[in-house]
Amino acid sequence: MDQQITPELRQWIVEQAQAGHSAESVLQSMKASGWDEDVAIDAMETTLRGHLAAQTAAGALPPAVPVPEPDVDDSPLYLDGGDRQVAVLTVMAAPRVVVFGGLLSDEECDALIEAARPRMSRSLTVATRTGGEEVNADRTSQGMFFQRGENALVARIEARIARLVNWPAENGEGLQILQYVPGTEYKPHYDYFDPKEPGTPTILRRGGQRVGTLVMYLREPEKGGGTIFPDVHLEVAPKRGNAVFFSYERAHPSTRTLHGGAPVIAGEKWIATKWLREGEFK
Ligand code: PD2
Ligand code: ZN
Repeated sequence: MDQQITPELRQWIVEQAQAGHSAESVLQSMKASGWDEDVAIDAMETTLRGHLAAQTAAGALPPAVPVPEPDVDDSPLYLDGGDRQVAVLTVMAAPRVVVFGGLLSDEECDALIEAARPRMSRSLTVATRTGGEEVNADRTSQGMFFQRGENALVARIEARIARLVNWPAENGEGLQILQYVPGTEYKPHYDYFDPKEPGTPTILRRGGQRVGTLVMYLREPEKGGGTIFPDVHLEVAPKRGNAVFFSYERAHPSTRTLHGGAPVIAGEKWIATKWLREGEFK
């Protein structure tokens, strides 16, 4: 068959995306009608990137999507995490930020650290072209990922998070554990994948965009290490057992979810991060 990427095909790809069909399902349709997988992926990537560039030039925002959201409308002091009552300490609307108290017990924090410790390796986070995403290159910056549901402790915490933020556990990435030593930081960045980056369509095939983040503090430093939101001059203290949740309904700075981990000044900071996707993360 002729594998030419015609204007009609481009238009069809854009229409599929606008109708809310996932990249994966569009790819399957194209393969089913005889397109070679590599040609189809290339056609989708170039078409959607071009479309996005045109939209951005016209000043349009990417469409908003549903996001995880804790039930905080009636100002509860606590939320039911299923197996644990979790305090609601701070609520902000824009950006949507909720600070939780006692999301994890001290024992759970310690157990996560001890389970992670033997598997920690240098966190050579992919340096995206924006340069904003890596933890400062210090020899001792280390991290690891747990598989989703990998052990009873991880599964229990994931079920609690799912209930607190009303989002399926299946849409979560595996828990990431990160250790910061003095002098290390996480420079301000967005957690969503930049639609303008060429690699983003491939990343989105696994569950779509990230739409929410929960950073849980496992071990508190003596000084420094807060989670900062520079656009709104907010700093969340990295108190053990507490957590900061934030969501972003579109992959755009208008969400004001620029955030970072301030430099640790003394002591060690350990965190567990749960990133939440639009769909099932396989
Ligand atoms: O350690 C933090 O406070 C932090 C800051 C920014 C964590 C993340 N981002 C993250 O894990 O995405
Ligand atoms: Zn982040």
